[in-house]
Amino acid sequence: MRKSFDLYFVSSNSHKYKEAKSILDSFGIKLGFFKLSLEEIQSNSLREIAEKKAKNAFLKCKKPLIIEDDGLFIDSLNGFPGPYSSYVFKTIGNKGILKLISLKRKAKFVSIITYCDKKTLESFDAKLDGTVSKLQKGKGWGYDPIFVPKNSRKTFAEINNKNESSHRFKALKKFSNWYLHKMESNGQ
Ligand code: ITT
Repeated sequence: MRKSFDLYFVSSNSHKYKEAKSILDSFGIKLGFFKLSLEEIQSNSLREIAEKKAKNAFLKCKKPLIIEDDGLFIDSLNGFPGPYSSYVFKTIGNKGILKLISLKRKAKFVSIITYCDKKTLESFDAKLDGTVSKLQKGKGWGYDPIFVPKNSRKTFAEINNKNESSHRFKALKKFSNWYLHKMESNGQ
């Protein structure tokens, strides 16, 4: 049975929320949306950005919450755009990224989920290896039309089971195991 916890996803990005909601639904956790633009500190560490983001989100939302910080790391560009993925997508976009890459196309998506409540701050990370396609393929949000997960020939935008294998799925699975255990120990 689906449990109704008081847990919110704080983000400006409704695509991320929709995917997170559907993934957590499959683990029996109900997730609300608190739409908010969160300031991101400049750092090379996604975890540092995520934990700062979560603390700021808690000051506004005042309820148990998760935030997510993602990055696309391209090997031949020494991990660029990485922690700057959101800014780079808004400025040069997928077209700009494709122009920057020549032969070596290996990349990875990283997701960090940070949980925050009055007493606890806990992060869960996951990565998904893949490549950057030569052309944009499929209709999807963000980097979905150019990211081809390992062992697939299609981009994230072309597959219909992204939520069963994505970086987001992997990080949320780790989070769910921890969270459900925490709720059980609290007798909820
Ligand atoms: P927040 O308000 O939650 O911070 P954001 O869109 O700024 O939303 P991030 O900094 O975590 O989110 O993400 C960086 C960017 O990476 C994001 O804007 C997307 O362009 C891209 N991205 C992240 N996950 C993605 C996914 O599953 N598919 C495609 N693009 C993704």
